[in-house]
Amino acid sequence: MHALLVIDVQTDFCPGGALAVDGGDAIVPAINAMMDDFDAVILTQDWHPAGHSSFADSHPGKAPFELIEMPYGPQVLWPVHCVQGSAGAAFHRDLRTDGDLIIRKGFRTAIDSYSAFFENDHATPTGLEGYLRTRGIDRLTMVGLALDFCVHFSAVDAAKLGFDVTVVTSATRAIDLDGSLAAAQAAMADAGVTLV
Ligand code: VGL
Ligand code: ZN
Repeated sequence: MHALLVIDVQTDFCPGGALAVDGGDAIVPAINAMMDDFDAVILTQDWHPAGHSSFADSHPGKAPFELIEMPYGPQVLWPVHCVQGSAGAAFHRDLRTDGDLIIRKGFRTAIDSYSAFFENDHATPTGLEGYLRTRGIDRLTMVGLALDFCVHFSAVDAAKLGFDVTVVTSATRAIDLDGSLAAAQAAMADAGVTLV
């Protein structure tokens, strides 16, 4: 069984949003068109409480895109984005949302979650693995935002868990912060992810 995992195609990650990824909205038509070709479609939604620890605003004297050390490791600080229930946290208005499952992540104040499988301590599960296994899904195709953060960590975790993972890069866009795109491409290739 083969699922399409659509990562964080939300208003705040599209042009005009709080953490806009260049061309983030341009991938929506291609993703919508792909959905009918899979046994299952799963959407993820970045979903932070106000005052989340990944927001620069939560750290006096810190600015967006600075790196800090958290108890679970290094963490990039972001502009306030994808606050639970806000307009920016909604899916892009043109994205099809008639998929099978919407999984939310980053909902604990003290820890961020780039990956759809594990929070940023690389240990706390989101529950997605169990959902996929109990549905008999062993192949995953991933698209969405951002290629070098949430798509990257989701793809590497899925490959480590034994799923057959493909990332369709034309249906992704990257933030590209300090070489994060090249690092992500190398890490995905190392983990055995197929990039097309
Ligand atoms: C993401 C930064 C912060 C992503 C989410 O979806 O790639 N990036 N939160
Ligand atoms: Zn986030």
